[in-house]
Amino acid sequence: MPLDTVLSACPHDCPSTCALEVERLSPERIGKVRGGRHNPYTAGVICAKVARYADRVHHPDRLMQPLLRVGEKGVGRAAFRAIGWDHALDLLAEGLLRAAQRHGAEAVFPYFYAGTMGLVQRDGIERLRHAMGYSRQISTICVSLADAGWKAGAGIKRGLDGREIADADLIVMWGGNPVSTQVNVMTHIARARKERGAKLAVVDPYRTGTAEQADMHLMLRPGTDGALAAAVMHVLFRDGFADRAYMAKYTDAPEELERHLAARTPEWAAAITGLDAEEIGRFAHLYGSTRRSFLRLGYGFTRSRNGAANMHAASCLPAVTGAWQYPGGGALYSNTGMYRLDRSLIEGLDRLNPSVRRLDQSRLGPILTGDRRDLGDGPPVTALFIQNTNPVMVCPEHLKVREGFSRADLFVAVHEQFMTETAAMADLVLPATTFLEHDDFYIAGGHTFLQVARKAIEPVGEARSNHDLLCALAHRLGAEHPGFEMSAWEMIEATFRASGLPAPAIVHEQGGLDCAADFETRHFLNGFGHADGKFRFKPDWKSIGSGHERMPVLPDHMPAIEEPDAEHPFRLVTAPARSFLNSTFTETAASRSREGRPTALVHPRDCARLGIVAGDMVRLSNKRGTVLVHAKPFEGLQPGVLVVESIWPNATFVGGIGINALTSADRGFPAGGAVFHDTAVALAKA
Ligand SMILES: Nc1nc2c(c(=O)[nH]1)N[C@H]1C(S)=C(S)[C@@H](COP(=O)(O)OP(=O)(O)OC[C@H]3O[C@@H](n4cnc5c(=O)[nH]c(N)nc54)[C@H](O)[C@@H]3O)O[C@H]1N2
Ligand SMILES: Nc1nc2c(c(=O)[nH]1)N[C@H]1C(S)=C(S)[C@@H](COP(=O)(O)OP(=O)(O)OC[C@H]3O[C@@H](n4cnc5c(=O)[nH]c(N)nc54)[C@H](O)[C@@H]3O)O[C@H]1N2
Ligand code: SF4
Ligand SMILES: [Mo]
Repeated sequence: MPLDTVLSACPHDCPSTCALEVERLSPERIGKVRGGRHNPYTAGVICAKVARYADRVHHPDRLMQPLLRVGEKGVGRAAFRAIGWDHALDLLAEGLLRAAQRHGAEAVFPYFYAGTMGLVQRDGIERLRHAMGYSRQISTICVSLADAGWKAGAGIKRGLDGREIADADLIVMWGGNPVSTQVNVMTHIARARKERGAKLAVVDPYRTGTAEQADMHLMLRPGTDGALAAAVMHVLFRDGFADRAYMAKYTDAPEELERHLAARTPEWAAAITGLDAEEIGRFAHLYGSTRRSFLRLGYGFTRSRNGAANMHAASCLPAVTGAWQYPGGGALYSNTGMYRLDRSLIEGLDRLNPSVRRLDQSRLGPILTGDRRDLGDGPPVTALFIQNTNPVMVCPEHLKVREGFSRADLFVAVHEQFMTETAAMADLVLPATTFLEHDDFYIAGGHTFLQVARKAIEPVGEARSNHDLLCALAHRLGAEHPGFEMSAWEMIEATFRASGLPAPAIVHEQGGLDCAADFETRHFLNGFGHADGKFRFKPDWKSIGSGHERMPVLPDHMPAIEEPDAEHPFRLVTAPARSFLNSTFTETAASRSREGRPTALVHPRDCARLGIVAGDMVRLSNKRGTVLVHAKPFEGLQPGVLVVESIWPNATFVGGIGINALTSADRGFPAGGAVFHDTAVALAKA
């Protein structure tokens, strides 16, 4: 019998940010985790990974004590010896102080991402960084390209309410795979289909679980979405689906757009995308003839060098048809820009010194191997303090990352829940709590609720929260800031107060606060996010990033991707695996067995040509590295395209070299951003 059930929120890096009901079996133990029924977006549904969360919280491999490495790097738990927290904190402070004394504060790089999305526990590391003058991080591993492309048109990172999917007659899932990555989108699509007979169209290079359920699947070559969007708009103008009155009122340059698109015919796009012209025309007619068209824009199609241009091009569609005027009509990329939050206390923004150098997190490999393009004329990075991320698995140019972590002169401390591949390379590993063991609050990309989650069980072993660790470390380093003197709960209270929000205890008790804007606002009927209130077909790329010269003036195919050549004739996509969440859940047996083993999906025609049969080991290679995986013939992609669902630990690959040995740390245009699905490779039977 459970003691009780507490309301919580899923902390993982997923646009769904599900409301949760968590059974407590005792003050130390959780039981079942269910989708919150009180939240109309979650509507009682969560993914299988989190429903099994007890497996992860109470996993026998959870880190219980601080660990000091006494053996070789990369070995794992056996190379470490347990030490007390006081000793660990002394060693951590010493490591950081020593690096700063020798080379200056910029030699220290606090490195983080979104292992938890709770704002106190995730972003508190920024406060330490700013208070100490440590190197700043440009957080490019996930949203940079998508943000740049969306804001270029709409001007602000918000859009339709996710619940409006149920009001639509056509849902277009463009470059995302919600069956795997945000299951709730499917709940609302199912409602629209049942109640309104809505259609689903999917734009994705391979037949994903989402594409399997679609009425129409546009299975294009990766990195060519700009061409598809331009041709669709060509047809919208040509065949009378453009809403000229809407455009005159709400957009910047409709006539110029129409002239520009005259040459962007379906035949032109067919040659670039590998789709057929007739199929593009059919999709354009379906889109153009549906007023209530909900365009759900994912991240996947932006993870290319031209990803911002692709996002911008796709986001132009509802501005041409005027779909924004109707219920369920318009687009949603993410709503995180909708929440008005004062983040200065959490992030220590009062202490930010803009002259401190910034390092691009996706370029950790080049940074650690001394690339001057990243380091500038500043010092090398000689100390890394890592929370909330597993770069040895998830960063591109893995071989450089590995070389960097192997440096004898680099001090590495990792605060983690598990002995990840990154933790195994550290000098010092500190045990971290999970979201059930600390307080925090959450905003969401896919819906409109602000949620507060309280500690539900006691920390496992000697685990400490990110916030508590940062406060203890700050005291040893002499870092001063009011945020280091408060509990996580007091941080939430102060942040809510400064943001004009109700008290967090109330928000928690009522199961979240719906921050949805009214219809006019979320449909941009009182103006888009730019000063003139207009959607921009012709973005001011210059204001967005230094790579602006390469950007197309109007929506177009931007020829900046890693094109196949004679030596590397395949395009590789490393899409997310359903049972993992980035690097997380690779430690749980159920997720592992569901995923099987690292596998390359290869078109049967390519298999036949190269003499590959199901289960063969194949070699994928390019100038960055070579990776061995098992092949699976799969006709749900174009010949010349490969998909390896990710992210498997390196150690699960033959030879110990994982998929990110192939991906590039090149910066996407115009403002950076990782390009995980933009990789040319050679394929051969191993
Ligand atoms: N090939 C390829 N690579 C990719 C991608 C891809 O599609 N293909 N996707 C990329 C994307 S979009 C992203 S966002 C990155 C994400 O990659 P990561 O940042 O590694 O993502 P996660 O697996 O979400 O979280 C990392 C770690 O945070 C830890 N963690 C969770 N909560 C806490 C906490 O409260 N405290 C501490 N100290 N640790 C905690 C978890 O145990 C986990 O090991 O990967 C990128 N890498
Ligand atoms: N199960 C699971 N859930 C996850 C994650 C996970 O790893 N596993 N990761 C989480 C994180 S950090 C994020 S950011 C989100 C990401 O979730 P999504 O928005 O779904 O984005 P991606 O994961 O990058 O890729 C999704 C789809 O984009 C497709 N794609 C790749 N290249 C192109 C292209 O050029 N054009 C088009 N049209 N499509 C393309 C891929 O084939 C894939 O099916 O999911 C989160 N949820
Ligand atoms: S769908 Fe996403 S937010 Fe919901 S429980 Fe699963 S990982 Fe968490
Ligand atoms: Mo992400």
